[in-house]
Amino acid sequence: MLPGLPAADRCLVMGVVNVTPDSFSDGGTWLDPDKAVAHGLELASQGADIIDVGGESTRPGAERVPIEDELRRVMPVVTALVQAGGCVSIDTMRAEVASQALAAGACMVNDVSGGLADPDMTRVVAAAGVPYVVMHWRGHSSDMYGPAVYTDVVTEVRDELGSRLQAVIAAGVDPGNIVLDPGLGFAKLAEHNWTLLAHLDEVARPTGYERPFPVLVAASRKGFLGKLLAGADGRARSFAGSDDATIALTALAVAAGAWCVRVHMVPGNVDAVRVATRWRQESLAAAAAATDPTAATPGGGTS
Ligand code: PMM
Repeated sequence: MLPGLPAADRCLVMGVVNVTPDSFSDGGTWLDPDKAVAHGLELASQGADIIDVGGESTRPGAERVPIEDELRRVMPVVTALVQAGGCVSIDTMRAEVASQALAAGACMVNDVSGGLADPDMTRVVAAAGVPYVVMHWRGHSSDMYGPAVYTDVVTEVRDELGSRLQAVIAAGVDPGNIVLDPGLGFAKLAEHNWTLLAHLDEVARPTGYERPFPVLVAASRKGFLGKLLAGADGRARSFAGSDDATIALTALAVAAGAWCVRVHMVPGNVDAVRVATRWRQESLAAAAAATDPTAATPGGGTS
């Protein structure tokens, strides 16, 4: 369990509120602060454990937005959701934005750059003592696919996450507050995403670290799902048209041990988490019983 976050004996569900005009999957829909707050509350009422609020698009090709714009977008939304009792994660690469959001009551920092974009970020997170998502990242989205070159994507992502962990922990962040993220789509082609998803257990153990860290999986509506679901004419499925595929992926990620899934549509994903959690409990119990025949299984029935 991470401090300040809901206790759950299952994978957590993070609902996305992008307060941006141009995010690839829902850009513009929640730019109005009132609409963004209402959407965040709706996601929470549907079962999201955490609401992830972001004000800077990271879609491929995106340029940075000025910090004043990012603050203007996210702060009213973070403040209102916290006041309504929500557990808010701030999705930002900027220490100042994280700092202001934490002061307003955000409970977690989600940094897609893993501390690389802003040298002050780790200091802010360490001082706040909050959970911190460290994502695998190779550079800003203006050149998303130039650095998507790997000989062995799992080993290289593990090595690079290991280096980030060293730096983040050296800066004072409690290792018990760190969540890792393979960074699906960030300097990754579709084949890299699929390989990483099939090796989540290894992503959880970066080079130099024996014990597994919690892993966040953010596959929702990403282009590699749309590409997989392309029609006979070769056209990729729309972003919203990938929601059922996201639910399938959530179930698989939970069965593989994911700690949290970040999704745009909450309801089906909450159900998938519950089903896959039950499946995982049974699988783990069966594995334990195979090594110790006296161990009890949680189910033991057929109904
Ligand atoms: N992807 C996006 C935004 N924030 N945060 C984490 N931790 N991991 C991600 O993969 C991630 C993220 C971009 O997706 P969106 O524009 O649909 O929110």
